[in-house]
Amino acid sequence: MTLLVAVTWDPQPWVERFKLYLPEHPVVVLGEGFDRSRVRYVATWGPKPGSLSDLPTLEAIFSLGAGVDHLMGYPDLPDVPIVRVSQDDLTHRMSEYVVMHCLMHLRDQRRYDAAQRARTWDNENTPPIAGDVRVGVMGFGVLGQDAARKLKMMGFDVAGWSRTPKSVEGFEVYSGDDGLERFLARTDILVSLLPLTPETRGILNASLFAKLARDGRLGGPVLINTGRGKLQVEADILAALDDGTLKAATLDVFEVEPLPQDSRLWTHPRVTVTPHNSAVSDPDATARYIAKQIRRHEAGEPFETLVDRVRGY
Ligand code: NDP
Ligand code: OXD
Repeated sequence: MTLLVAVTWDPQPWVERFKLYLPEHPVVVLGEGFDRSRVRYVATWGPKPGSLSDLPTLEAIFSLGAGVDHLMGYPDLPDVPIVRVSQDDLTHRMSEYVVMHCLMHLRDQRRYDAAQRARTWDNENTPPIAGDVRVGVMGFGVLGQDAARKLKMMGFDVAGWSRTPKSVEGFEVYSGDDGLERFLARTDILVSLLPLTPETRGILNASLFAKLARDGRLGGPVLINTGRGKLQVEADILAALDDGTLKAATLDVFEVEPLPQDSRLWTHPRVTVTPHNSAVSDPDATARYIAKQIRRHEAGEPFETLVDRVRGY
């Protein structure tokens, strides 16, 4: 039985890795001729509408990334388990990104980049140390907790926010609507690692920014969004930067991707833009993870990272 690769980018690296790690399963590619009646698994990112229908022997759909919002809104999504990728390669990439950008804001690196370009010896400022800065990680799941642990190692004062109450050793974890205001009130750097769901869409907006701590050592709150672009209201981010509600922002994800040429975010002096690459899915590590899940399934064991369609993540 077959594994179907349905991606919007070059499928070849994926096909090679799946053949390597699942030699017993023929691998086919959407858009090339194949027998739909033999497809047992789909590995996909952003499948075209209609492309996953009419697969009568399908047993599971694997998202090629950690997020599954690209599947949740998909019309006629087959009623089979959806499994997301959660493996160390991706997790470590994300934590590297989060730690780097928290340190960049801590040390006001953008200011020194500008000073260097202007050949200015700007030696007036004594930045705080990490222990003086409170980071709030919104979305305290696999990625949020790994980033939090590494931020803590650097000395930051870190707390988390999740949908459901949880206890995670070493961290104060706030949850739900009740915990949100208290969480924001103690946050100088807000790191968003939330999934995009109907509940989280647009959550990074003017009203939320106004609730962030104003007594911190950075001279104003900072936003780092590396979850999903549609969590954020970009007009509100720009307005908050302009009126001082936010001091700075690092954005890896955008309402529309690629970020449109005319967006003011490209040129804003206090915005750092990266092209949704904080934690890319490495084909080798991802295919190994999916092969492991398929082996578990075929041995009668449950998938490790099953998506809950009602929650949406
Ligand atoms: P997890 O499912 O492990 O964690 C999600 C976290 O978000 C959980 O703590 C969950 O709460 C929380 N959450 C969900 N809904 C809400 C809500 N309404 N209110 C409060 N908290 C909520 O996911 P991962 O950590 O693996 O990934 C998180 C997201 O990161 C992905 O969905 C994806 O969008 C993004 N991502 C971005 C990448 C990039 O390159 N920019 C790369 C990879 C992922 P609870 O614990 O209670 O369930
Ligand atoms: C993911 C992503 O969800 O790369 O894995 O955005």
